[in-house]
This record gives sequence, structure tokens and C-alpha cells, in this order.
Amino acid sequence: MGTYWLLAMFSFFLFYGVAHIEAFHQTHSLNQTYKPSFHFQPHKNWMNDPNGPMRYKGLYHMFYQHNPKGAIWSNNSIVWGHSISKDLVNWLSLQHALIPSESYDINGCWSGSSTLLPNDKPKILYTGIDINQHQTQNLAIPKNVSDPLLREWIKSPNNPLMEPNNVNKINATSFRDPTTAWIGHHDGFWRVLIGSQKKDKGILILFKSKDFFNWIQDKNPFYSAKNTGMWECPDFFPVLINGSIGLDISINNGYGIRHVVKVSLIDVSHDYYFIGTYDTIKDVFVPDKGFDKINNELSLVLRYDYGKFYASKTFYDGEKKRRVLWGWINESSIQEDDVKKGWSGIQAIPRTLWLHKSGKQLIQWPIVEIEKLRSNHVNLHSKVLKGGKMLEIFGVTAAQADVEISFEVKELEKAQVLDPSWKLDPQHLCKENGSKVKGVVGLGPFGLLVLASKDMKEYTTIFFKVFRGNKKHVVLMCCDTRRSSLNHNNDLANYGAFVDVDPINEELSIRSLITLWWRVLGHKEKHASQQEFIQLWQSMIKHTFMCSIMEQLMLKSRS
Ligand code: DQQ
Repeated sequence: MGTYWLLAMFSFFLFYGVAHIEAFHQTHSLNQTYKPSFHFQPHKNWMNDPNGPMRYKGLYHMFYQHNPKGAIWSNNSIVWGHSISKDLVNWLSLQHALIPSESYDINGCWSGSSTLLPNDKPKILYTGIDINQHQTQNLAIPKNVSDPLLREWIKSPNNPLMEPNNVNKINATSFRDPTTAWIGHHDGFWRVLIGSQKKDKGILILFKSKDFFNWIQDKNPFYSAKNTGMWECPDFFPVLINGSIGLDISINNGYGIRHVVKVSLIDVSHDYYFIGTYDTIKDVFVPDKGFDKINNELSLVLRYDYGKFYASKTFYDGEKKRRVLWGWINESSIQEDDVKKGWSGIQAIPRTLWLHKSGKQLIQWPIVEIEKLRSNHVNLHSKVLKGGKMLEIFGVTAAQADVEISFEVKELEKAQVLDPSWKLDPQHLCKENGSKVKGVVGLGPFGLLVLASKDMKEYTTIFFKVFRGNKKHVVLMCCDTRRSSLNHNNDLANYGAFVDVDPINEELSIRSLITLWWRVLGHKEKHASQQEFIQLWQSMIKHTFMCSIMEQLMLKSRS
């Protein structure tokens, strides 16, 4: 069996710190390709956005954008794949829920959402690409609501329900991805948001309906911002000011509730969110801090994730009273390699989502069910890490590991002073302070090397660096994939963000979920066929996408 190495590293700076690590791992003896083993994905072929997740009659449903004909994106054959699960971890794949069949969706059934109407009546709203390549919004309902698997879906004879025309002047190729609908308790109207753009202004268009069939466009956009381009896959939901319990979208306003809008910006491929107020009378969203009006500085807006994570969507899990977040992680390989390995795209491990007690950001944490996968506990307590040294974590040789590590940092006075302009480009700062960069000064980098090959030619680095800011210390967190693969055709980016932790009073913690098939690296690697190599590289890179900055930040902010 191949061996992976997990190392705690402390490079290029001499001082003492203390690390505590906990890891749980599991091996699989299945002789499969090197796909991730616990991330949601179809058996084969292309997958992108998560669509219409929900819980219905005791089962979780997951729909997704899928090309059943191949491992790359297709302009005219995207369907809604469909799977069900009892625990959000183990999935059973069902027949496709929606396939292109009518003039209004013949070129693709694109993203959308599900809404549970009163008395447990699920409905899907989705975008169809019509014969003219225009984007239309359509309804589908289950053929048999007493089937908990909801295997068959019927498209409404009233479709399309919303479409661009000469009167509304909606941009016909930028009108897509309906949100889950919610009901206004003061007027009984259903409401839904559709992502759009007008020139370079991103827009959320609001439509209202009494009966879910006839939808009228509201005169005001629900929210918009200049110079942001097309807003894809919007999401809108309430959060509690105090507590981690999730709320149904139709809760409307009330004491102790804030609202969140999330938009996926096609121009930069990132998901941005805003915490704000939903004005139910004017039917608009007012963010506490929106896109910066003056210089439109996107880096100042909150993101769910600072790695690869796009087109995300949440749903309310009424059974467990939580809001769960799904997000798509795209491949980093070139298309030729995706075709060879026969698949492309995974969903990130689902995360529970709630408002931080400061009210200024959201908290995310992998769903608790993931912990059921833990076995073979490995513990390492209070090790002193000296500058420039690496500490191997023995006992974690499996390709799946759930790692939690905390660093207690000493000698904080040695932290380098932060130039305020650096705050705007943490990614660049991560590159400059990477683990193998010569001449790095200050406090760090220190962190984890994961999936390290024995000869140390390949590894992925997740590290912190502490700076001295104006009034307090500032912590940079990075995930560097530049050495994750020897194949330089892959996208070997490095990711980074400043995280809101105080290194004086808190430990710096990371949780890292590694979920590959088991049989790679070490001796095996040297004799792998080209096909196996491609898969190996993929799998390695895949891990780093799970090195989500936000997930790792959670470990401390959660408490
Ligand atoms: N993907 C879908 C669109 C959406 C985009 C098409 C976002 O509906 O805007 O597969 O990744």
C-alpha cells in the first residue's frame, strides 16, 4: 500500500511554538480509480452546480448539473442528475430528474432550486435554454408525491413561466438560476429571485406570484451593484442573530433575524455573500456592507471560501434544524485529462452554516455526519516545533484522514509589520511567503504538509503567517498547491485570506479533510501507467480544494 505523509512544518523562522494534532483515518481496499471517496459526485462524466437540495419524507435529495454524454461541459445536453441519501454522506443515484425535451429547455436544463410548499409539496424552478438560446424559467413537479424518492418529475404545461421579452427588456442570455421561493406573510405572494445583468451591473430580479404559475416582475431589483457583471446562482436566506439553528426561508422578518444574499460572480468565479436587512415592504435587500461603491473592491467583500468553491446553494434541513451549504469544486486538469479519466467535478463536503456572534460573518462547519467516517484515532499532544523543522505525524498513512491541528504561537513580537496595501491581495502575499520561498522574515510560515510523497517532490501546504497590524496581530492563512503535482498542465494555484483570529488569546487551528482512494504514491507511483498518473495528480489536487480557508477558520471561531 502506498503511504502518505502528514507533516507539521515550521519553516524559515526560528522560534518555538506548540502544536496539538488529532487525526482519524480510514482505509478502503477497493481497487478503484483515484477519485475522492467521500465527496459527492456521479459515477462518471461531468458535474457542475448543486441544484435544488432538500429534505423530503426522511430523505435528502441532491440534484446537480450533469453532462451524461461525457466528462466535459456541453452546450446542449446538460440535465439535472438526481441522488438521494439518508445521511448526506452515502448516496444512491437515481434516474435524471430533468432532461432537455421541450422548446423552452431543448438546449439544456440549467440551474435552479426546489421549494417545499405547504403540506409537503415539492416544486422545482429551473432555467431552460430554449431553441433560440434564450434563458427561460420553468416549473416541474413530482409525478407521485407519495414516492419519497421523487423519481419522476413532470414539467408544467404553463412553461415557460418567466422569459425575456421586448416589454421587460431582460437580457435574454443573462437571466437564470431561480432561488428557492419564499412567501410574504403580509400579502400571501410567493417570491423568487433570478440572477441577471444589465451592461456590467449585476442584478437580482424579483418575481412574485399568488399561484406559483403566474409570475410578475417587481419594478425594483431586489439588489444590484455596478461593475460586477453577471450574477449567477443567487441564494437568499434568513439567519438567527443569536444561535446556530437554521431557519426556513419563509420565516420572513422578525425579532432576532438577519438575511443573507449570496451571488456567484461569473467574471471572477467566486461566491460572495452579504449580511443585511430584508425590507419586506419595499421588497429589497439592504446589505450592511455591499460591494464597495467607490472602487468596487471585490477583495473587501466576504466570500464563503477562498479556494475553489462556486455556484453554491443552501437548503433548510427541518429535521435537524440547520442550514446546509453545498458548493461545486471544478477540476484543475486540462480537458484532455478529464476525458481520459472519465469524470470531472465534485461537490465540497456539505457544511452547516450560521451567523457568527459578531453578526459580521457566517460560520461554516462540515456536517456532523462526516464524523461517523472516523476510525483509527491518532493523537499527538503538545509538541514543540522549532523554526525550520518538520515533524512527521506517524500513524496517518491512509488516503482518507480528518485532521484537526492547533498551533499555540509564542514570541509574537517577532511578527513582521503588515503594510496595509498587502491586505488587498492575500493571495499574492501567500505566494511571497510560501514554505519554500527563501529569505522570508517574520512569524511563519507554519502549518501542515499533506499528501506529501516520500521523496518530498509533491505535497500540499496549508500554512499560517502572523503579521503585526495597526492595532493588533493579523493572521494570514494560505493553501499552496504549487507542489501538489508534478504535472504543470494542472492549475496549481495558491489560495489565501486573512482570518479573523487573535493569536494572542486563541490557538490557530486547521481542520483538513483528506478523502482519496487509498492506493497511490510511494513505490506504486513510480510504476503507474500514464492513465494512473493522471488520476493520481487529480486526486492530490482535489484534496487541496478541501483546504477551505473558511472551514479551517471555523475550528476556533466556532467555540
Ligand atoms: N451553471 C449553470 C447555469 C449557472 C452556471 C449551467 C453557474 O445555470 O449560471 O450549468 O456555474
